[in-house]
Amino acid sequence: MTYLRVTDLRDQRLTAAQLAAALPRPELDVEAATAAVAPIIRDVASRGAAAVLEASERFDRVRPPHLRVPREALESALAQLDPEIRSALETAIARVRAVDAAQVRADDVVEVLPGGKVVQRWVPVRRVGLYVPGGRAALPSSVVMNAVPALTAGVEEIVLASPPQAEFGGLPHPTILAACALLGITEVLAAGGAQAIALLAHGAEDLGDGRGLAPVDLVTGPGNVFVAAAKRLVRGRVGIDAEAGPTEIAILADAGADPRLVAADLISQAEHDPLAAAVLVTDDEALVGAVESELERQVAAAPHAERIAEALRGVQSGAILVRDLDQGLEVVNAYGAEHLEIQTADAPAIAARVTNAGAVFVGAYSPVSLGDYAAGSNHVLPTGGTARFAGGLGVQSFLRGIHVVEYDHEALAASREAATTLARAEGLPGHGAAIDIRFED
Ligand code: HSO
Ligand code: ZN
Repeated sequence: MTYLRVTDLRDQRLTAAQLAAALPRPELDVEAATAAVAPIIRDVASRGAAAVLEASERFDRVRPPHLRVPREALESALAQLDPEIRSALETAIARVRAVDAAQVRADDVVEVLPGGKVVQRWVPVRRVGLYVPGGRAALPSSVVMNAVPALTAGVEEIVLASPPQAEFGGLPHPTILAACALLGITEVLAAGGAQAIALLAHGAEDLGDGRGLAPVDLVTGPGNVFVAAAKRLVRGRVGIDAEAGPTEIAILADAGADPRLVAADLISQAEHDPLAAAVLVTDDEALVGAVESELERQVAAAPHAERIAEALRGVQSGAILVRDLDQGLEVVNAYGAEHLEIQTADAPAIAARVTNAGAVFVGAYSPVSLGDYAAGSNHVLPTGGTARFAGGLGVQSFLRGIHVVEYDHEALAASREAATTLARAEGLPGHGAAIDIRFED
């Protein structure tokens, strides 16, 4: 049985919107999930820790001994961390730090006219909640990807939540705890799912250890459909980064691409989730066949073969045949993949024409899984086509721009006419009067 369903667009002339509709997409119903999580959020908002613990017992099948992970547990997780994993995490941290450092913006002072200036101040969000999932796999790399930009932005207080694991005595996965310790994150919650998002957004009077938890200002991080639904529901009370859906990889490839690599990369993201999307876009029909044979061989040998096969055969995955790379670019731009690989001749030039993607991986030696861990890029990226209007997590996600306006008498005088004219045009004379009054003696 084949993996990739083929959609042939070679004879089609479609608009971007028609293309978007013709492309495979997951059937992910965040709306429906909000109905399931709304009562959990209400319960956590009103009963705090007790509600979180009950939800943990129901959904994580474990009652964490402490919602707030004790400091000793963080320290001992780091002490017991395999030195090779520690060193790999340190490499990842250093590289993401290097990229993030370049995103830090100095305040911009703009002298609009003599005596009149606007300063754009970039101010970090004060208290941030980072969510790191722990379901199918514990992803310590996601601790790095969430925390490093927050730390680089200068966020004062970071709270990290990750689901309690029965096999680790109701604490989050030890590698996640170790990664927190490595980054200096000391406020860690053994909470997952919608209840964790609710706890971050609402805080709690007493976490069960006699100490309260202050609500955060912003929640970031990936998660399953229930986490996405919970983020949707708390949005407004707190900020959220994005509603991350299952991971996606699209590969734009031509006849020169190596089918072994294409197949391996599709598998690398399909491995995450039966709902993960793997999409091959190519102008070479023979490549589709070659990738298909490679998939057969490689999937059979993969430890997570079952969910990989499910993801590859899902409605969200497939191969798209295009006339040429121009149409290929139209397709990938309409799709707006979370991760897009360019495996074509002159890949940098093709990559430069990509306008919609969470991250772009150029050429045969830049696989998505490198970006997941150690390229220096961030792996918390827009999914579900939201790359049309959103970027991935970065330093800017944790900053707000505040305009500081400072005009003197002369500068206001020189601006009086423009402002009062617009005030009259809008029928808001009080606005104009507040300016005019400054020129009455
Ligand atoms: N590919 C995932 C991130 C990840 N992969 C973490 C492995 N660990 C979403 O970008
Ligand atoms: Zn991944």
